[in-house]
Amino acid sequence: MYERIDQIVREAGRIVLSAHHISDSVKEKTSHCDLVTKYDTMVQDFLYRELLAAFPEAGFYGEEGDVLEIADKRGYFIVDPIDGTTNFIRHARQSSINVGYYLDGRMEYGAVYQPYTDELFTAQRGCGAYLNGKPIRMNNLPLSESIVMYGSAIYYRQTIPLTAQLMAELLPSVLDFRRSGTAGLDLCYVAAGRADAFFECCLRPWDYAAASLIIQEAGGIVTALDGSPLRFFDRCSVAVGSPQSHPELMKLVGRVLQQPDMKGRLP
Ligand code: 2AM
Ligand code: CA
Repeated sequence: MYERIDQIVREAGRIVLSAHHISDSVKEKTSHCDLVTKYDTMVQDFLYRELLAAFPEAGFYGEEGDVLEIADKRGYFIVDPIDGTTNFIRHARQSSINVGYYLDGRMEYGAVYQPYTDELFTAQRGCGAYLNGKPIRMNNLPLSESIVMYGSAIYYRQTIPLTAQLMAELLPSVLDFRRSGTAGLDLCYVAAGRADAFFECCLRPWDYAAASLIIQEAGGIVTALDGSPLRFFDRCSVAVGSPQSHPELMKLVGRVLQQPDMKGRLP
């Protein structure tokens, strides 16, 4: 039943690959570091049409134009048509199409597609996580042996001192950091064992909804940075680790969040 979602995100990837003169259509959204192109809108329009044709009962919650059609729906899609828009504009070939299906209060299906490498990460609740149909599993390493991916939440400026403080306190305790600019792919890379943990102080549901299920189905733990469950209606911080590293990460983050200047900075 969910195979149709996989086909649709792969088809959407063709729009991303065919993009040209991208910089001609760049517009600022909330600020100079929050950008959109005509391709973001084109991909979302395509996903809206195809997903709702395949699942007529479903609602839709998408980044572009803040399309929010979820009233009275048991299930709805949470969609980022192009995650990593700044990478897309710079031709960095590190962006994804994120489609999550939220059903009866929790994530039921997630698909994250990297069109430039033709990598499709998927998970259905209770059925494991997959990369192009092959099972993937997270590494279960302690924090000291973990490669930690992170995002800087630059568009949500109250978190900047907290991000800086977390980096300063974490770096001596981990193997190393990585920063790619595409939260959905970061989470999938952790799920696939290419890295081991992740944090960002503020994201929006379409950045992490699909990939959060992929993490869980790959054996990982995902919460907000204060340890509370992720929110799928509102902005939220994100912390990912293995059964070994997530409690260690929570302990370290908890200490930072107690510092006087760090209070009240999370969304
Ligand atoms: P985007 O490219 O779809 O906007 C990088 O730190 C991550 O943050 C990317 O996944 C990026 O997604 C996301 N991001 C960019 N602007 C954002 C905003 N205003 N709010 C939340 N997330 C944002
Ligand atoms: Ca986006």
